[in-house]
Amino acid sequence: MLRSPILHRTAIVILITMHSSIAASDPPKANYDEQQVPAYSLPELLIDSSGRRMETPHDWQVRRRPEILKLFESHVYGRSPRPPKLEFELKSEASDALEGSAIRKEVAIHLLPRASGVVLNLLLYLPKSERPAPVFLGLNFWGNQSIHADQAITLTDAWTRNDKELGIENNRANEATRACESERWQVEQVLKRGFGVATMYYGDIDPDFDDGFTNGVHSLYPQTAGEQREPDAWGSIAAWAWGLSRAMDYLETDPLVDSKRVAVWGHSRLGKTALWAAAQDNRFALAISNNSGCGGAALSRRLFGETVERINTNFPHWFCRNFRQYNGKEGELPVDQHMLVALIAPRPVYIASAAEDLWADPRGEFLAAKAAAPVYELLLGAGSAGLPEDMPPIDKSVGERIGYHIRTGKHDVTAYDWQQYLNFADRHLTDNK
Ligand code: GTR
Repeated sequence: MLRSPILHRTAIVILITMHSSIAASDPPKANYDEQQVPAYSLPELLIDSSGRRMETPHDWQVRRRPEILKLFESHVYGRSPRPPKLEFELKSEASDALEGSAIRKEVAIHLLPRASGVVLNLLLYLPKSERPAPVFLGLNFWGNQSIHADQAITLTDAWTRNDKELGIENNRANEATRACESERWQVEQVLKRGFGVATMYYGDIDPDFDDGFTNGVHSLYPQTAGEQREPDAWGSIAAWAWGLSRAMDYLETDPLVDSKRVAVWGHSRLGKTALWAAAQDNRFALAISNNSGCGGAALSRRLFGETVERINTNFPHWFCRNFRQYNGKEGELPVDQHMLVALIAPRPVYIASAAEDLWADPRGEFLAAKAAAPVYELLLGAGSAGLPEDMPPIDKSVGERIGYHIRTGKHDVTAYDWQQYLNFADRHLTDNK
């Protein structure tokens, strides 16, 4: 075939133009070199906006903590609205689940009015015990059926992401998604140690795509979408965190649950979510961040792995619009992520990294944990955070009130991670009854 040189040249020009426009809008390549981490100084945790140093626990609780919470609302995650009235509907209950070893419940949390159609479906496994059980509450990525092979778990009919490996093509979960994340949940191990498991599908709260904040729980607050949307209106991470608090609203009513001993946990984007949920809602007695990275436990100012610009570009719906001001300008953020960890004090918090998960900046996660320690020390006394000076070796859990490990392997949740979380919860979620 004869090729027209003019057409050919035009095609090249178009290609070059396309390429350069992609390059122009693309954030710079991720840095994985410790030598390239810029010099930075973190915003002060214990000096308030009027320049006053926090000297007592009261100073922190009454002056600085509310300021920092507000800064995260206004500049990072967005402001969450007050919840509507809720109705809890027990959809199923079995006292002989998992070969007779556990109680299983499915509870629909209706956000009123029911006509809104927004329902959060909570799945609970509880150990058979005389006493109300402490519980690990976390969101899942593919529907409740993904956490265990138990055929009795209702398959979600909500929107899910498409996924080749799981054979999801039409944004609906299929049978192949049963137990697809059971390794990440370790239900039997958790139950054996005397804890319950509570979970909800994060897409019940807000489907994870940029739809202009009109679906999921955002739909209940139309003033936070469209033209009226404020630059500090809640994004999806805030919505997911808000959903965790609605699960907590239910857990407080369940006599089989010890709601004073609920640990909130999450992996990756749901780890960011767990931290923000625990920062805002004091009812969570303990928080766990598994490989949460940028916008979670990792310091933004290190510019290592995922950056603010990258995350805002790839996931424009996760944070509030104000957060975009800091694309490439992390140094101007009025907060950094050590302050998010500090908001959880004096409650115990565990931060876990994975050695191959450089995108999430393991060192940045450790340094944030470390930099949060002064608040724990102010509230609970010297040494209370208990972290070592330097990052621990791989596969060694360290810390007291702030726990930390970096394990072998990639971005994931493993049995090793769970062993550390269970040991940490054993130490800190003590039954005082
Ligand atoms: C990545 C994202 C991370 C992390 C992760 C996940 O693509 O860049 O911030 O949240 O997804 O949630 O799996």
